Amino acid sequence: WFTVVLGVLAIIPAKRERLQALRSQHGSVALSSGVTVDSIVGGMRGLKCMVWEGSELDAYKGIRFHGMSITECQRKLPAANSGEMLPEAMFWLILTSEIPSAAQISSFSSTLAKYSELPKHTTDLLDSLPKSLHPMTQLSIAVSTLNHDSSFAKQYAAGLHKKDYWSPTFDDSINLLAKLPTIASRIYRNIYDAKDQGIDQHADWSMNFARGMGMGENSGMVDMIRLYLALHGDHEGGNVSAHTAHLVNSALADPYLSYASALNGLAGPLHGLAAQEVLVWVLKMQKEIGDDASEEAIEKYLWKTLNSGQVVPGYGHGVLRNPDPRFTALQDFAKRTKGCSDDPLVKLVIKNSQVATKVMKEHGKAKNPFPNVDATSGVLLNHFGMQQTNFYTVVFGVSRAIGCLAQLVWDRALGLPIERPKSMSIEAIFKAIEEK
Ligand code: NMX
Ligand code: MLT
Repeated sequence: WFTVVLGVLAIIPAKRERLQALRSQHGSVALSSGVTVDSIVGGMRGLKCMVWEGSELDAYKGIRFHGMSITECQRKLPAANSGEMLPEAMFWLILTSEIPSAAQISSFSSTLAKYSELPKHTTDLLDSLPKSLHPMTQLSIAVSTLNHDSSFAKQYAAGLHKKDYWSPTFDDSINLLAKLPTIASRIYRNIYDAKDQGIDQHADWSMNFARGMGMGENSGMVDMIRLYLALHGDHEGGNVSAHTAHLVNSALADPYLSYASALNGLAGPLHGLAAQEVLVWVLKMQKEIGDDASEEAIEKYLWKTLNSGQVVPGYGHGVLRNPDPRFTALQDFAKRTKGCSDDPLVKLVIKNSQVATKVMKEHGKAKNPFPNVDATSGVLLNHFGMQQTNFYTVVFGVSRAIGCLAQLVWDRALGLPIERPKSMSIEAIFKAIEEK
């Protein structure tokens, strides 16, 4: 092991130099139509190379669900009695491109409640996992176990015609959506000892999720979960979780295996785990500089993070070049919810969002110096009573199924092929440029 490490160490500097030379000398060279060296070595940023039906991200305006902004969705989608839009209505919109009626959503919520129960092998396995295992790992494991009863896997093995693949994909997807809150809340109870209030067959998806965590009577939290799940559902197809689900499903792995893979990507700190990272970072800041910290103290704390080579969690984005409208929607929720804006930690996050953008601009590296959705989601969950930061990405993971699973149904309905892009070594790229 040691000698191999030494061998790798010896060649890292030269390889890094070659990559740097490639980017600086040939970044804009196109190796195939529209595909530049920059897109090959730069994480395929901006490369238009996949089909995604449910939503599209505009760099300046933010996410659009079949053309509808978040505010329009809040106005038009069926809502709970409290007025908060329902995430299951967002799923319906994303899948069908139509606004469902209140009656359709009420019946859909009941269907989700009806299929929410977990198989025994899943509950046994979840209950046997150590409390110290990260809840995202537990979520991904549990979702994988549902593959045991996959309609897609069974019908595929029985010789289903490819034009019909979408149908069991749809069944598995609805089944998984129904079970995700039950899995997530069981993980919550196992790790944090909460009380199970049981599934209410007449309640909506989010209410049953909250009930599973003993929070069904906490109306602020239930509405926060409704909004959170609706907002995080889909962010077009190129983000890590969505792209992963689509990629894995393209090999005809069933929806459970595909979405479990997506969850493993969501668990990365540059993606969904940022929801957890932000609150951990803010709590440390609060401890170090206090609630009523001055702008100067916040600025100093931000520079300390940047100068130590870490990212400021909750800031920046691969596509967005303005504040994330999901961030704004959550901030609006805080403003219209009694007591929320008076929470010292919420105040600190708001103050930080003003200072951080200024510091990020001065730092000059991030192409987007503005807050993304994760900058504020955790502090609101914390405000309503969920203090377990490790669990925040699990809430994201329940939500992201909305967009990923809707797309899998379309992937199979449209018969999209297995994904298999071409890769090249650094030296092969240099050679291809020379030969041009
Ligand atoms: N703090 C410090 N440096 C940053 C930040 C940040 N928040 N954002 C970008 N940079 C750096 C980035 O690391 C890169 O540095 P280098 O050239 O040394 O590799 C440089 O700025 C250019 O990066 P960009 O092109 O602006 O960003 P990219 O598209 O590569 O990455 C993110 C996008 C979101 C991964 C990045 O902004 C980031 O790491 N943000 C912090 C983590 C975060 O909030 N993630 C959540 C994203 C939303 N979500 O829910 O998934
Ligand atoms: C997401 O919601 O997936 C994130 O904002 C990351 C992205 O869109 O790239």
